[in-house]
Amino acid sequence: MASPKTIALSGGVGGAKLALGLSKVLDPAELLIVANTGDDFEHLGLHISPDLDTVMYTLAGLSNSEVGWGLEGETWAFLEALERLGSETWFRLGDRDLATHVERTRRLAAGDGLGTVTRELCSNLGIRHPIVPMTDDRVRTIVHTDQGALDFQHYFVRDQCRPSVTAFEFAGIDSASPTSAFRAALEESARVVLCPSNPFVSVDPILGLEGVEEALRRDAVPVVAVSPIVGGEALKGPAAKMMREFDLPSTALEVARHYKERGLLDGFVLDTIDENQAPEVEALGLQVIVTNTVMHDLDDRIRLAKVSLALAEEISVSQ
Ligand code: FO1
Repeated sequence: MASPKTIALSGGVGGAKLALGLSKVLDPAELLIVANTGDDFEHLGLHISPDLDTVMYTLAGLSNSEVGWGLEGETWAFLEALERLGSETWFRLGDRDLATHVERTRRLAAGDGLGTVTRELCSNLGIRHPIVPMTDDRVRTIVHTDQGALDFQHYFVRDQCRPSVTAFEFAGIDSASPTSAFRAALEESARVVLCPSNPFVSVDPILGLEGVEEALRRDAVPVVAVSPIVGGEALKGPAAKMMREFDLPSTALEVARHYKERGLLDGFVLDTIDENQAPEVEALGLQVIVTNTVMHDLDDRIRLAKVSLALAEEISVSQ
């Protein structure tokens, strides 16, 4: 009998690594990867979905292993030509990557939903495991900072996360619904893995969609998170910086608390370097596994995927 479906909630680079590991140990029917689309934006007339593309390229074995986003072996003739024309080049669109954005934009303009377009892009790239956007609706993360309200990619890429964050807003979230595959998987007795992605801007937009938090609070749905904070720092991105700007300790424990205080978490995967936080994480009422969470290669991704699934299994047996 197939195991219950695992839903992996993912942002970009770190989440995609674990999603790849999960795809190596679960059959396509046993896994649904849900990517954040709060980072999406319209740029140069194109619809860009950075987290979806990072997950898609990673599972297709095409991602740029050095930076984690974009394509391996990319060329930049388009960007150079754009620069000559005096246009905006702060968001680096490679020549091959550009094809994805052009095709997605064309299909959306023709009336297809983001979920449908993603399914076909993935199928044409030979990806067997389902990757879905969190919603077909428009949700945009706005970062409120000491320099005013910024669209996410302006904050993240153009301004290199330099402004100090005061709050986040997910514009459009109140009228957005989860994609049908996401909603259906939540209704089954699924397990949920919160990938090691930024809790505030990668996972929270997904959790903020109608019905998601309620589904995760059900006893029948074990939820485990892999800490994106290791040794007080995020392996990638501004999560730790954001925590300090909110006057929160930038610790794995604080990430566990962030989810647990809303009743959304049952288990937590903590890095060995943070082993001393295990008793406090357990005191929150969570089951904890301490292991090496830094994913350098495919074996690390597969091992961490197995550890996360084993923790979810242990929780479902004990519930
Ligand atoms: N991240 C950068 O730091 N600089 C870039 O120029 C950049 C371009 C880019 C193009 C396409 C794409 O799908 C992603 C891209 N990213 C870039 C990554 C990205 O926007 C962020 O990593 C995510 O939004 C955060 O998860």
